Amino acid sequence: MSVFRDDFLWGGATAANQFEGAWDVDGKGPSVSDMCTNGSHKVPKRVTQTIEPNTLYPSHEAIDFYHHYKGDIALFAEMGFKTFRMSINWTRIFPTGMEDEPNEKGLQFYDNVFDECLRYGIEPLVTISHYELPYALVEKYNGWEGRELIDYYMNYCKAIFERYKDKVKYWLTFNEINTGTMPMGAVLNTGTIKGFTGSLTEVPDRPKERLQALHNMFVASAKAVKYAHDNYPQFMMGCMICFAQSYALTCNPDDELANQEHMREMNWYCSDVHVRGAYPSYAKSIWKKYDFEPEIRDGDIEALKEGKVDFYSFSYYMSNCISSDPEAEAGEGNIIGGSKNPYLKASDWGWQIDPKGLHFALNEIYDRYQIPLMVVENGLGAYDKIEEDGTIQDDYRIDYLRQHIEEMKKAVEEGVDLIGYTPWGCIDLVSASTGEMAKRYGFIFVEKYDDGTGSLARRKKKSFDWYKKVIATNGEDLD
Ligand code: BGP
Repeated sequence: MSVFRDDFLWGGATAANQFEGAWDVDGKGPSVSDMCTNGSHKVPKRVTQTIEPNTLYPSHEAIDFYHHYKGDIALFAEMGFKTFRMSINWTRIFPTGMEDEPNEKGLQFYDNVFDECLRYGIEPLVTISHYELPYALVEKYNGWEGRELIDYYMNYCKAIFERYKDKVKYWLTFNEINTGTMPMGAVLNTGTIKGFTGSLTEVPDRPKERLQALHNMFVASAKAVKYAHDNYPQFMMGCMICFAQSYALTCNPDDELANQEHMREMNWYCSDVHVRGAYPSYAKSIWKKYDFEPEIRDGDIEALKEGKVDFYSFSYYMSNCISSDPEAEAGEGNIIGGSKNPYLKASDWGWQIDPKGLHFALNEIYDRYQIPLMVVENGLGAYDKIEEDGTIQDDYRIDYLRQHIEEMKKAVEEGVDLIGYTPWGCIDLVSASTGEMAKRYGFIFVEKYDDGTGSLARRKKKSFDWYKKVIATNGEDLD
């Protein structure tokens, strides 16, 4: 018998800006992601304030899900998906974020996508904002630093909640909100890059702006959750955290304390607010470190209290180590940094692979919050090769996923209430950190390459049939 619940939500995850394409079709406006060029593991992508000629912007066509959704969803159904995580592209609905009325053609597109999912019994799991902030809001308000964005976000939520109330039950308010605690989170997440042109490594580090932006996002999320609870009691509202498990590099108490401080700021600060409805006691020490207190207006504290999420979802790819020694050898990966772990191997992009870290993280998170958990991103970004016979033998991906599912099982056996698993990039898509196509995660290969060429044809990788079997046996058969 399976250790996973009978109604376990197996599926896959995507984000609109990384796979829809059709960036300016049917009234859609530009989002921050649409202003990002491509890059690679070694060459950082750039943000530009205007669209530069003769420059590749990978989100503009991406894998063109916009015109391929029927075939793609049929492939997800063939794998047996119970759920499909996707995001709504804010600028398809409100092109600048500031319109009074939503764009009907944008709304219609997601009606079509949801209908197609539901036809196969696939439950949509929708991220409301996944690195798709309207660029006009960056230019006018410095992104989420502007308090005005709370109302614009609420207009957007009201429009999509009402329109899709009979089609969507599971919602995530912000993707990886806690990346806003890190310098690079200013680009895709908080959008606090008004007037900035340059590469991702040159983004100015302005923690005060990011902390204010995060406060505004917490209030926006809480208001959306409360509004949903009041008006659509069938909705399940979740938060979404980039969970970057870290360990103390050594058992030196200084390393332990440094790691605790890091874990609080990186992993717990945002979810403590989302789940408990209040700032944690250590928030003040974080604010002090940056010599800043976010402006908290009348009513904000009550709003946070009234908008606690129903479940906690997170991405998990890797772990790292934290040292009190500034000379410790740095690791790579995500946007987190940290030190190298001598016990772990890394992916081609330097992300340290650590399935046991997922087990550890699930226990830690559940011990802390005691609400249902969902792993909504996990996977291996790798170079895939089409063999002469046309197959793609991605055994490395199968190994990675198998080991992570085995660790999830152990956590469930220890009592964690895990309700779903949606591996990242179930179909190949554009990388968020580098803008590449070469960094592939999918069960489905897409013929699209880094120079912008490719037929966009889809083919199943070896992992496609493997994952189909995993789902069919509710995670029992992982061979
Ligand atoms: C998460 C994001 C995703 C996704 C994933 C993989 O941080 O929520 O959007 O892209 O990471 O990262 P990357 O694409 O950089 O390999």
